[in-house]
Amino acid sequence: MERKEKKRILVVDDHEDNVELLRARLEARGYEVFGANDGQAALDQVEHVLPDLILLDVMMPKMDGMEVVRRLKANPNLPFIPVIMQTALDSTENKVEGLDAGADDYITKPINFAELEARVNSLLRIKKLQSDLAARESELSDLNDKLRRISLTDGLTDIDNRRSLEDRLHEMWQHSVRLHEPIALIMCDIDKFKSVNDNFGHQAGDAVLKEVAQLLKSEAREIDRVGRYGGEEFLLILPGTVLDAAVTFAERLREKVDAHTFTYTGGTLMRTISCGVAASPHPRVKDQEALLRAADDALYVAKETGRNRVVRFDGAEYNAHTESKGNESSNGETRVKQAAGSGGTSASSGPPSGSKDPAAGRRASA
Ligand code: GH3
Ligand code: MG
Ligand code: MG
Repeated sequence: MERKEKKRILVVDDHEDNVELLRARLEARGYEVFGANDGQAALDQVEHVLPDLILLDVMMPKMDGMEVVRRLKANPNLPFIPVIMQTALDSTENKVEGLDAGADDYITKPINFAELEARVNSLLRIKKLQSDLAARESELSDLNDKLRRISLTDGLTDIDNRRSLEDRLHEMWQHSVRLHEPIALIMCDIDKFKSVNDNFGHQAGDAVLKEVAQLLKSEAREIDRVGRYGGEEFLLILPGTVLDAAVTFAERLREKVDAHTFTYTGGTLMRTISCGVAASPHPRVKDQEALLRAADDALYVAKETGRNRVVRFDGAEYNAHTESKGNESSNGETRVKQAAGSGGTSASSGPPSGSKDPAAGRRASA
């Protein structure tokens, strides 16, 4: 049983005698009673004392009880406050009108106090259930928010996870198509990361991942999304950004990481990243999957051509590399074979059909 706090009842009646009579009886029953002598005073009192229940006279000059209850129930800032209408007329229409206006119960004058008390108790019980339910609902909704945040955040680095990135890319792609705005992606991968784990331990690896995440995040604009796409792979989504600007930005990220000294328990180490950059509009980037693939392909070329570099999708270097690979692929992946197969003829301009798709292999194995 909870500790009894006095319940507050607001008695509204234009006859002061009636207010005082009810006040005396209700106070004797342990309620805290407030009075009001007209409709407007009642509404003001409600704001001030926030009663647990209102005993409302119907017939009052200026603003009658019907109007008061209508206004109370229409106010979205108020919690549920049960209203009992006191009506002198024992007529059905009067009761119906009161209930229609939003009253929760009614009692006819002259008031039988035992009946009134029973009605007050029953409504206060309902109010308690109501507020318990509301509290539980808000608790649930907080929990839901927390769960949602967890499900979209990478546990190690505390930035967006892959699922969140995919959701955001979807939204941002739609937005860019609708408004004919550019959008760019930078896919970054830490170079020779496995050797961090191998030489300094998994915890050192984790520390590097966290620091890279923070570095990327701190360089990005508020509207950019920065997330961990896979093990040691990060994706940046840059809305409203053209390819040139994204390449410049990626170069800055690369330099930052290159110049950064990572600390882990036990020492410091240096690391670099490779970046692939792609943007829309581009003749070979028709949808968000193609955009993602393009950034991934460019990253692959950055790795192949020496690491610690930025490569732009469909740039001279990208095309030269994919062509030079011919049907060979360095590590048995199928991606570059296809690219070379269709890209052999025109390096710089026209989109060669749609088959230039060297993506799948590395991502699938990531
Ligand atoms: P490359 O330059 O070609 O990217 O070489 P790499 O060593 O970075 O790439 P590789 O794919 O060979 O190795 C990635 C390593 O990242 C292997 C995996 O154990 C490690 N890794 C993935 N997730 C985590 C993680 O959460 N913490 C740590 N410490 N290591 C991770
Ligand atoms: Mg790597
Ligand atoms: Mg990787």
